[in-house]
Amino acid sequence: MMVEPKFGREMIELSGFWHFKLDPDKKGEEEKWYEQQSFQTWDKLYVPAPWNEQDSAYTWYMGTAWYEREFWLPKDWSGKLILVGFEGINYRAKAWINGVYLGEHEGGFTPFALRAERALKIGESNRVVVMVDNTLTKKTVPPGEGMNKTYFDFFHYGGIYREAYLLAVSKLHLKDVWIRTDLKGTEGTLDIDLQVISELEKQYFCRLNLEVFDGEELTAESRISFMINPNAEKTVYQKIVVKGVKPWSPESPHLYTLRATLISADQEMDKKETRFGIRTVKVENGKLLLNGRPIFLKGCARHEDFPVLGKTLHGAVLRKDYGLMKEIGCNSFRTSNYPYSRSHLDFADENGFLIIVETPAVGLRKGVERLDDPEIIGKVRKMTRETIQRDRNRPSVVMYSLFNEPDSDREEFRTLLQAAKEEAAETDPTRPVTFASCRHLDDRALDMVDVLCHNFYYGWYSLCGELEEAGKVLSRTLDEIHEKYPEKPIVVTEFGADAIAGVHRHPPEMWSEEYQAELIKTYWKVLLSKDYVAGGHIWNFADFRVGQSPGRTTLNRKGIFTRTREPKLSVGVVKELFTNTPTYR
Ligand code: BDP
Repeated sequence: MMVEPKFGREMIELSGFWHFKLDPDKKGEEEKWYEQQSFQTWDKLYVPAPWNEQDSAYTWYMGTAWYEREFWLPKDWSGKLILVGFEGINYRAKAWINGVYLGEHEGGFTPFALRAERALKIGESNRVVVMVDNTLTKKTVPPGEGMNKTYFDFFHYGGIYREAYLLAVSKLHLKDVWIRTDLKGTEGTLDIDLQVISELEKQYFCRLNLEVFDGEELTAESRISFMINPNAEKTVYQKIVVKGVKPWSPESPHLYTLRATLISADQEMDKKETRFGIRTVKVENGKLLLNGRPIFLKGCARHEDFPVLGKTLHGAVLRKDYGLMKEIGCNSFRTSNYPYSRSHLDFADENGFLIIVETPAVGLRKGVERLDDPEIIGKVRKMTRETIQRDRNRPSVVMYSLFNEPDSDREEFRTLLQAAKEEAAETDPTRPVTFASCRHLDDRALDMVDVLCHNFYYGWYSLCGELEEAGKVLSRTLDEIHEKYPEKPIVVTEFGADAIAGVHRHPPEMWSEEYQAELIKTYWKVLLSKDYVAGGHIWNFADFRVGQSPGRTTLNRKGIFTRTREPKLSVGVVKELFTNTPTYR
């Protein structure tokens, strides 16, 4: 799996078997396991994939564990800057190459890359060692106290579960390309920021060739020249107009590519291709607008979860999931409760899905003493920035959800939300921001967001078995929220009921497939009856693994599909409801 489509650079993927060893007493660092020469006594695990379901001995492990593997570095990588990159390690990681410490990262769902050339041996075999620690505390984000005491409702997998790779770039290279798009009639405007890095000892004159491709066809181009100082970083801005635009939309997810070529002293120093779409997203007069038209988000919130693979959704699983989502008429989902992999969102760009990207800030409630604790604020800021930076060029991303179900009825939450909002606005001011609230009328922060997202469980956690009453309370609550904030569209980001596949009851009863289907019908009718509602997401697409508790029968069973993607009764119902609900209202 590629880290970025057409990366255009030299890469070595580190997928495969790695040596693996648990370190429950945390002695590895002191005993310098990273300097060890033989790893023959260690176990072997496959990367990328969490450790939990690869061996029953590791399933419930929370703590420190070590990974090791060797790789060969080709001779022609000499003189380049080399990074070792990790797309996702849950939760904390430290890395060494050939015994040399490279750095660390905290946060289980965002990528990071560490500079490695000072540790590497070119044209030889090298050894990378990674220490991973998935210990949860009240100050991790998300927080928790144990595998069965997480403050969030999904299984706490550990390990290197997204791709790892080595990447070579020249000493003068493009670090990042950020494209904002606007559309007026058939004319598209691209505002492009290109971040150029030089680690050369002299000042250099550079040229950037920018070419916009529509498939194979060149549709616009531009050139910029500039000087870059020795050991400097420079952000170059350029505006490009594209005529006769084919806008990106769910029914026609048209993608363009920007090719940026960096030239100096008549030599091509770097080339980076970035995929984007031209479309607008706005909140106006209480509506969520895509390309100026009011849009209705219909879909199921998801999780990255599958037997054995755990949080690593293999390309084949993703392909199957998108096929199923399209078949039943979905046009949207939220990356509940953390950012999903790049490949997960590549499919969204290509298939016209409208995505609410959520940061890993879930579970900031109950056990967390102060939501405005500077340590929590710092971590939330960093994870918000890392989440948005990775996905801000994607046309599928229509909104950022900064939290899932925080204690937003606590006054201090406003301070935390303010910090996350600032970080989001600095990283990308072009998308509306929100968070998924479970506090509804008691929420003290709804005035601070652009779109109101609410998770409702009437008929499940309250009004048990009372679907008619649940529908009435839902309707009333939505109206009351709307009265308070008439200028903000509402998206119901979660509603659902557990159904154990194969359990049937007539008349419908909780835990049966019939009850889940009836609850979905009841909610959908209410949502469609409100013109201020801009969408509904069923909780959840598929059953998913969770910690052990009396409220869960080994899995969270709110999927309309089972964990292995077999349909429950609801699937037919949802297909009918969704295909009869137009994307534009
Ligand atoms: C919601 C949470 C979600 C849970 C769901 C449930 O946002 O993470 O999985 O409840 O209980 O409140 O199924």
